[in-house]
Parts: sequence; C-alpha cells; structure tokens
Amino acid sequence: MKILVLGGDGFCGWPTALHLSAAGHNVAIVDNLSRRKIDWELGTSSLTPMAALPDRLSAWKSLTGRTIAFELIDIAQEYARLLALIEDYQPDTIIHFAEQRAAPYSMKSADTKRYTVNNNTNATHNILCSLVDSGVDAHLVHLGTMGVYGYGWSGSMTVPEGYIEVKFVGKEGELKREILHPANPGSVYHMTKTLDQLMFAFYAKNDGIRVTDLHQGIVWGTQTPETEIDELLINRFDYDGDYGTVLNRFLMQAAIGHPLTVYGSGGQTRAFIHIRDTVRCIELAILNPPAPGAKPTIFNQVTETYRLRDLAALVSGLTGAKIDHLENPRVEADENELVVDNSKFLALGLNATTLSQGLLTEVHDIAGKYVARVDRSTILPTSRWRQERAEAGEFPLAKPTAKTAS
Ligand code: NAD
Ligand code: USQ
Repeated sequence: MKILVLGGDGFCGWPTALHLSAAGHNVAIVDNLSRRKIDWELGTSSLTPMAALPDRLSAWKSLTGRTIAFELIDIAQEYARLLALIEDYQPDTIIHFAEQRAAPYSMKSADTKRYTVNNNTNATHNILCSLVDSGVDAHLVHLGTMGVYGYGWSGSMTVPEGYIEVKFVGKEGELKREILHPANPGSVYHMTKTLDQLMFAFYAKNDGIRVTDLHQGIVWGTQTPETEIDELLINRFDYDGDYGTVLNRFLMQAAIGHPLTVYGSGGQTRAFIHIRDTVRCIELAILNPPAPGAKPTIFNQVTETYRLRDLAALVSGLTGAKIDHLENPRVEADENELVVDNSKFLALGLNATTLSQGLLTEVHDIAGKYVARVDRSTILPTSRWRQERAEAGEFPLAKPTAKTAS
C-alpha cells in the first residue's frame, strides 16, 4: 500500500511510519516540524534524545534498507503543495496525525486557542478538500480522541463507538435515528476534534470520501519494536506541564523523586492505550476501510480505563514515589465513571498491552535511563482553563516562567 503519514515526526506518527514501513508498505511522511518549534517556544524538550528527522530517516534506511520519504509541508497553510503531493503520490491511505494535540497548550492564551483552531480545522479540511479536488480515492484514517464524548455525560453507561440511537419526540410523532454521539469537549483542543467529526460526516455523505476516525485514549509508553532498534530511532517522550500526558508524567516524576502531580481529587477516570497498541490499531484500521459511500467508521482506540488516584497509587507502589494533590488547573468533573466499548478492535484481533505488563519497563528503560535530561522547571502546570481563577488566587499553581508566559 502507498501510505502518506501526515504528522509523521510526532509521538504517534513516527512509530506508526516505521511500523508500516517494516510491514512492507511504501511510506512517506509529511510534517511541518511545528511540534519541535513549540518545544523551542516553551523551553521544553523530549525526555528521550530524539534525533533530527533527516537523521532518523537515514538511520532507518541504513539499519533496515527501507526508505521513507519526507515532505516539509504545512498542511493547514500550504494547500497547493498538499494537493500536488496527493496528485503526484496517489496514496491508497492517508493517516492524519497532523494537529496541535495538547489540551493545556490550547488553553494557554488567546493566541494558542486561535492557533489550535486554525491549525487543526484547516489541516483536516485541506485534506478532505484535496481528496475531492484531486479525485484520488484514498482511505483517510484520522486520529481523534475519546475527549469528543466528554467525561461523565453518560454516567456509568458504556460509551459506544461513535454513534448513538436517538428517539426524537415532536408534536407530529416519533422519529428514530442514528446520530454522532453528542459532542462534549473539555478544551479548545478537544473542541477541534469534534469539529473534525462534522467535516468527516459531511465529506463522506457529499463526496463519498472513505474515512475512519479513531477515538483514541491517552497514549502511554515510549517504544515500539521498530523505535527500539537503535537510539537514533527513539520515540519522543513529553513530560512537561503542557504536552506531558498524565501517566508518562507520573513515570518521569517517580524517576526523579518528584511527588506525583494529581490534579484535584484524582477521581477523574480516563482511557489509556500503549503506543505499541496505537500502531497495531492503525494497521488494523488501514486494512479494514469502510465501503465507498458509507458513513465514517469510528473505533474507540483504548485498552484500559483508570481512575487517576488509582494510577498514582500504582506508580507509587512500584517506585515509592509520594503523591501530591494539586488544585486542578482545568475545568473538568472531579469524579467520573468511564466504561468504553472497544469491541471492534478486539474483534479484529487486538491483543492489548496492559499497564501491569508495561509499566516496569518504562520505569527502568526510559524514565530511569534518561533521568539526567529532566528539566524540573517545566514539570508543574502553567496553563489554566480560566484565567480569572488563577488571578483570584483560587489555586496555587507555579507562576508561568518567562519562557512559558503568553
Ligand atoms: P505530536 O504533537 O507529537 O505529533 C503531531 C505531529 O503533527 C507533529 O510532528 C507536528 O509537527 C505535526 N503537525 C502539526 N500540525 C501540522 C501541520 N499543520 N502541517 C504538518 N504537520 C503538522 O502529537 P501525537 O501525540 O503524535 O498525536 C498525534 C495525533 O493523535 C493528534 O491528532 C492527537 O490529537 C491524537 N491523539 C494523541 C494522543 C496522545 O496521547 N498523544 C491521544 C489521543 C489522540
Ligand atoms: N492530570 C493530572 N496530573 C497531571 C496531568 C494531568 O492529574 O500531571 C489529569 C488531567 O487533569 C486530566 C487527565 O489527567 O484529568 C488527563 O490529562 P492528560 O494531559 O494526560 O490528557 P488530555 O489532556 O486529556 O490529552 C491527552 C492527549 C490528547 C488526547 C487525549 C485523549 O494530549 O492529544 O486527545 O489525551 S483523551 O484524554 O482520552 O481525550
């Protein structure tokens, strides 16, 4: 298969590109390297020593004999170049990772809110528009998020895979329909993913574009079989207050003896998936495209759910780390249930990596090994969902540093 990986220099995109290249597909990466520039803007960097993209690609070629091409394109801004690439490359599949993905970064300031909306919605719309414009019948696989459903909306009811059946009662009678699960985003970033869903529904209906939307949970872990072949191929590991996701942050914090930063009571329940399972799920999705004319296929790409205080207790039990409860910088439910239907991937053969299997490896092989690279000044959260709460002294967060103030 000819596959374009948009956002292929990122945390999920890089191991996916390698996994698909190793499986014999013809892979090309498109990226504008904006994630590396945001690290520079925030004064942060990956815990792992991530090589420059050209060095990653030449290492892959010399270690495996396989070539992955690279195009430096901003897909949100450079429509003509994106269109020319799709016409020239004629991909069978396009995998779309190329969005600003951190909820805290998206809530930092008016500038980062506007950047996130402009980047993410333009990127998705440009891809859809270029498929119509070029007439290329590629299957579009998008990385969405569990956060489109929101947390707590359905109580302890199982969250379905994308769609719900509704009964609309009007004065003329009753109507039954299947609709997208109501959108209930918890940040500007998550809101862009709910907008993506509407664009997919429209272009599938109007133009017959084949779309798979993967509602992924929080990804943890670092390495896949391909990224661990050599340190030049190592995946990124974010741990700072904006881009670090909760479990990887806890693992790094435990490694340096920093208390685990649980926001609020820790009663929030979230869905998780290991990066190894992310790449396998994407492979399963590309091998099982929707039929032409079908509505977008939605998978819940998650393997386990955990309440955050239980997750902190698990990491603390393994490492002896202390646990701190910080005032929550976010606006979110303090406690929620989360039961998720992930039966579609299980039926396709996904064999999940559980926390109990993978945690110790992460603690020793990544957090422990690269502990000297940690910059402690970037650990505490500096982004607040509501500025006035911070100004009223409602919660004692670390003050933004000169590097992160916006
Ligand atoms: P990432 O920031 O590490 O990677 C995204 C990549 O896309 C970066 O390399 C960036 O430079 C590139 N990019 C962004 N905007 C672009 C543009 N306009 N043009 C070209 N390239 C652009 O993020 P990630 O963690 O790999 O996430 C990838 C996708 O998966 C995102 O869409 C995210 O919403 C989704 N997702 C991630 C997680 C997670 O826990 N990491 C969980 C659920 C869903
Ligand atoms: N949290 C803490 N302590 C921390 C960091 C986070 O308690 O040090 C809490 C947050 O308040 C939140 C939960 O942990 O309740 C998850 O936060 P997160 O930063 O790990 O994840 P989130 O902001 O939801 O975003 C991440 C990815 C995003 C993806 C999403 C999947 O950055 O790209 O879409 O996970 S999901 O959460 O399922 O929507």
